[in-house]
Amino acid sequence: MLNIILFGPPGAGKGTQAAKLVARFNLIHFSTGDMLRAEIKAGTPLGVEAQKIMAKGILVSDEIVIGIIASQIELNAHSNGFIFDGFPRTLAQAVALDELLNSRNMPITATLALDVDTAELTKRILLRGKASGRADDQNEETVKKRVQEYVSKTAPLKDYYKRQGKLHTVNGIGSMDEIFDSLCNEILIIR
Ligand code: B4P
Repeated sequence: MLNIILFGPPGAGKGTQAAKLVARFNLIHFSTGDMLRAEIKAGTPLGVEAQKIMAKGILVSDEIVIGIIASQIELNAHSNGFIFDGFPRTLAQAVALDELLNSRNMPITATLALDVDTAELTKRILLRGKASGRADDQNEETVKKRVQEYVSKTAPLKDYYKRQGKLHTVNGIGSMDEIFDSLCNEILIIR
């Protein structure tokens, strides 16, 4: 089983690369951002709550996202492996994910961190906001807040995975195909 965490700041290319990796390695893609946007679109009570939080650029509660991921792991327990995109984003989420996977004897194989500077991230997100109309991509202040959330709550997870010997950093600047090749090379070395 191949269980990969695709790690990086907002706009680093996690969603872009996850779609390509899923196809190459026949994995199940879990994007908590996509799952939350689906709840918003469906107008569920969870979606109504999440929409207010995401519009501010802050993280949705650990309880909500851990609950979503736990039920998806349960439903897909017999797959080839998973790509976690945008999850975990806090220490509590990382610990919960380890507990969920280790109890099923299918631990994380590696965390692949995309390295991209803040100026490039902001440029990419605002550009996507113009094309997609995604509310949290259009306002520079919201984007700044999302990056701050990443720096204070998510970036420290690098140490968590480094201590486990599972952190691999990949340059996230370049063409999408170049970055995909670097990620595939890392996976082929690790597995
Ligand atoms: P996400 O949906 O995860 O948003 P994201 O981090 O911006 O996505 P991503 O990083 O995948 O974007 P990508 O690079 O693919 O989360 C949105 C919100 O949901 C969060 O702010 C939070 O509120 C909530 N949330 C989600 N998960 C959560 C969790 N676990 N806990 C709590 N809250 C949670 O794309 C960026 C753009 O760059 C695209 O337009 C793409 O085309 C472009 N791009 C990609 N690669 C490029 C390259 N190499 N060169 C140039 N452009 C590139």
